[in-house]
Order: sequence, then structure tokens, then C-alpha cells
Amino acid sequence: MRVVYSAEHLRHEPAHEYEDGKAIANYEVPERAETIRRALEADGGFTFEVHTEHGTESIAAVHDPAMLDYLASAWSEWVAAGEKAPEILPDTFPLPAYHEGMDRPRGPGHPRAQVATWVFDASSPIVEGTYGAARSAVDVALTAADLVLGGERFAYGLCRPPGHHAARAMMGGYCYFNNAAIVADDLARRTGGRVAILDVDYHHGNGTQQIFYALGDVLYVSLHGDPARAYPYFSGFAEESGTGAGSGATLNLPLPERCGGEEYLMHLDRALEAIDTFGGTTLVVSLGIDTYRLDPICDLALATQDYAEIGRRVAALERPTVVLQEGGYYVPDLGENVRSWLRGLEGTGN
Ligand code: SP5
Ligand code: ZN
Repeated sequence: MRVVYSAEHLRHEPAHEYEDGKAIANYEVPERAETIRRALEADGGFTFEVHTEHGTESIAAVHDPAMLDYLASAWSEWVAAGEKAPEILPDTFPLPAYHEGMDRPRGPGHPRAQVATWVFDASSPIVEGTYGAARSAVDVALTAADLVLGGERFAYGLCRPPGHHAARAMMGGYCYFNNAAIVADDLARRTGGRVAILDVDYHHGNGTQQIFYALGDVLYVSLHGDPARAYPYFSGFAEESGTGAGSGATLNLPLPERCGGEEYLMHLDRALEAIDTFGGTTLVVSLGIDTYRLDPICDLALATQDYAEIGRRVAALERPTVVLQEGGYYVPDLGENVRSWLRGLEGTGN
């Protein structure tokens, strides 16, 4: 299988996130992508490709161009304002109620106000290299899509930072640009056909859902920890199924705590059935491995061999497939779990 990777991700190295009022080490570390790269290199069955520059057009087709401008200049404006902290995190939040009843709210001035208008959580710092890394993750994803449009049955984009929590005009959840949504939108336009997204990250892909919620040509199907207990809390409930032309083109399958392989596969079959019924020219997979039994921030119980079986079942859809990396935080087994998933997909796996 062809794999697309960029070393540019190394420059996005956020130090902290907040948990229970304390700064803790950020879980979304560069070593995640490096350990996946090494596992696939050591396997010998994967061919590495360098990403190609795709510009900003496909990003601006999915995201608010003002958000793209913000991220491009956030670091230089932070420094210009005399801030010394090595990472930008929001601390004061402009809830809609802040300006309730006021007719002429001022736009954000200070960089601390700016960041809080774009970033929805306290886990997703912007550092000096974030914009370049986020751009490279999109390039990695679009290069993988090019390979599939060029006739490859499968391609894997080793995206970092991940993307599925990034909405049209909002970043967060370790995500800045929505790699999978950008690829799905690009594929829909380039093939003129329908595209399905299967999101198997532990967390609901609120950003991907939001971007396509009212659109009928992209199906979004997600299996995730029930938002009644799991981040991002505000979306991913079973009753959310799309609106307008997108009615029925969103499917959420919330999972119970400690859900293991056997139960997971039953839910996966429902997801795959929906994708099969929807049809479409291509499939995009948001591949999160934070469903793993040892993941430090999640509560499902999948094992390494389950990933191979999930990959096999996805392959049975018989659709050209772009697989893009999302989460997965138990770094010691992350490479092996991704390798197992991709081997299963190719039908060469153990
Ligand atoms: C791409 C991706 O997987 N993003 C996930 C972002 C999760 N960020 C914060 C989650 C906070 C959950 N805290 C759970 C504590 C359990 N001990
Ligand atoms: Zn996740």
C-alpha cells in the first residue's frame, strides 16, 4: 500500500493541555506519527511517498477563509503583541451570551480574544510550527486522494495534526484543518459523485459532521464513545441525522463504555450497511486508534487483532479508499495497531 508522509508535522509540538484545572502533557505528540512511520517502514509492504503542495484552495472550500488567515498569522501576531508563552491557548470564552442584547459588539482585538473566537477547547495549542504542520497534513491527505483517483485501490495519509474535530469555522480537539472533510469535498467535486466518510476515531467527529450536515452528496458515518459521557459532549447523539438536502446523510452510532471487539463489529456492520446503501465513488476513513483497550484518554476495549478484522470488513465494501490518520494515544502499540488495520484492509494481514 502507498503511504503519504511529511516530516513537517514535527514542527507542531504542543506542550500542554488542560485536565481538571491542571496543565498536563499534551497527548497529541509528534512521536505518534513517527512510531506509525517506523512500524510501516519495518513491515516492508508499504511504499512511502512525499506529499505534494496543493495550495489553499481546497482548504478554503471547506473552512472559513478567515480561519485560514487567522491560523497563518496567529503566531506572528502573538509575538508582535509581546506575548512570551511558547503556545497560544484560549482562556476567556466569547459565549453567545456574552454580547446578548448588545447591538454593537466589538470584534476581537487582542490575540487572546482572537484565539478564543476560533478554538473551542483547551487541548489544542497553537505553536510556531502549527500552521505549517496543519497545511502539510492537508497536503498529505490530498496526495493520498490523488493516488486513489490515479487508480490505487487504497492509500494511507499519515496525517498529523488530526482533523475531524475542526468545523467550518472552528478548531479544537487537537485539530486545525479537517483533513478528511477537505479530501471528501475534493473527491466529491473531482468525481462528480457521492462520497462516504467512515469515522472510527473514538471521539465523535463533530467538525466533519458540521461541515456536511446539510449536504446530501457526502455521507458521514461515525462510531464513537457516547457523547452522554465522552468528549466532545455536544454532538454525536443517535438522533442527529442531517438536515435539509443532508437529511439521512449523517449516521451516529454511539458506543457504550468498555465496548470490545465483538460488540464493536456489530455496530461497524450497521455503519458499513449504511455506506453500501448510500453508494458513492470513493470512501474516506477517519482512522482513530483511540478505541484501543490501553488508550489513556478513552474507554473502549479493542485489541490489535480487532483492527485487522475492521480493515477486512471495510475492504469488503469494494470501494477506492483513502485512509487518513486521526487519533490514537497509546504510543507503544500505535504503530502495530495501524499496521494491523491497513494489512487487514489490503487483505494481506494478520
Ligand atoms: C483527534 C482526537 O482524538 N482528539 C481528541 C481530543 C480529546 N481531548 C480532550 C479529551 C478530554 C477527555 N478527558 C478524559 C479523562 C479520562 N480520564
Ligand atoms: Zn479521538
